[in-house]
Amino acid sequence: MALSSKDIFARTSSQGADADIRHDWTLADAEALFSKSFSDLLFEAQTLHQRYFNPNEVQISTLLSIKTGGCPEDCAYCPQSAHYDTGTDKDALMDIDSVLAAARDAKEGGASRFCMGAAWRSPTDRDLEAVCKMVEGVKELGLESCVTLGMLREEQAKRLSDSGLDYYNHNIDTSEEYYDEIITTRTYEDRLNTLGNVRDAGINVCSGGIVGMGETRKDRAGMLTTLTTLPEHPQSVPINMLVAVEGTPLSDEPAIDAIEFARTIAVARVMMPASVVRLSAGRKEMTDEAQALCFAAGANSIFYGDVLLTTENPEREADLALFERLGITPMK
Ligand code: SAM
Ligand code: DTB
Ligand code: SF4
Repeated sequence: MALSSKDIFARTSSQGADADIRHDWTLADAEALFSKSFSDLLFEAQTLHQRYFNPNEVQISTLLSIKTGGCPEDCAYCPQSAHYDTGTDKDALMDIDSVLAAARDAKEGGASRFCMGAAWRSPTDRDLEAVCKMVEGVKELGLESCVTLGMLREEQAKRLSDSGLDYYNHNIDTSEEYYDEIITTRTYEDRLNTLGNVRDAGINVCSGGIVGMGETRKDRAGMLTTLTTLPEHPQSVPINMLVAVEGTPLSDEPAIDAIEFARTIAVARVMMPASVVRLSAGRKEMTDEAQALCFAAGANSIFYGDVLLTTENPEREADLALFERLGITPMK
């Protein structure tokens, strides 16, 4: 049965009624999925993908950095951290007219969701009011809205919910065990608390992580297990391939094997069958064939447009050509 992206929240809210939607996955279960032959794993992922979605449809989001650089956090992968010299400018929060002009352009380009990211540890209440106005404007254009602003307190999540926000992105990034190697300025528990505040406010959760930061397969399995043991599976699960940026501590990290990356997508699809799994950052560095493998493994969302937040993403024309070759159409 195919679901539109708007049906997913309703579907995953009634997760308890569906035997495929398990919250009792263990690390050993996840590792066993990773250990399957590639063909068996893809068959399992595709069977579930077909059951919950039209596998020929991909959800299209466009991303905009509304507040770039100078972030006080020390995330080892991030070009926007003030701890590293990456040549990223530090900008103020964009004005609402420029943000809505970009949203209009995204809509004309074919996006169904507009995602706004800010390089904050957490928003001030004043910043939050400005972002709520942006969310309202994006909604008026007939687009779904998503923001990623760092940690949120309970009342801040409620305020965003009142503005009509559809999704909040906050990634757990990696396994709890590997986390301290990557970020020291906020804890894994801080992240889970923010996700709880977002969920309790009735906003769809977008949460995933990054692959290729020097973690082990066990860490990748652990990250996915943590996502499945949340009270609800995140409605949206971005799987990013590390974009190794000069000046960050991970700049020399070797690229992860494309087949291992596709396996991670497939395991996410099997463990969270009703969630939209986004083939997120790192597509510019992938071949068309590697991306095709990820779609076949169950990825059904992308960021569309030639920049992510600060790094490059494929040109729109390249994505349209790839969709054409693969027989993919945008999810309504
Ligand atoms: N500052 C907010 C926060 O971290 O919660 C929001 C923006 S932050 C850039 C959003 C996510 O982008 C991070 O959690 C991380 O998963 C992803 N990301 C950042 N830099 C990346 C990189 N170089 N490669 C892949 N993913 C990256
Ligand atoms: C997510 O999981 N990936 C996006 C989005 N959520 C905000 C960000 C990717 C950022 C890649 C590095 C950059 O462009 O700065
Ligand atoms: Fe800041 Fe977010 Fe980058 Fe971490 S990932 S340094 S919190 S912008």
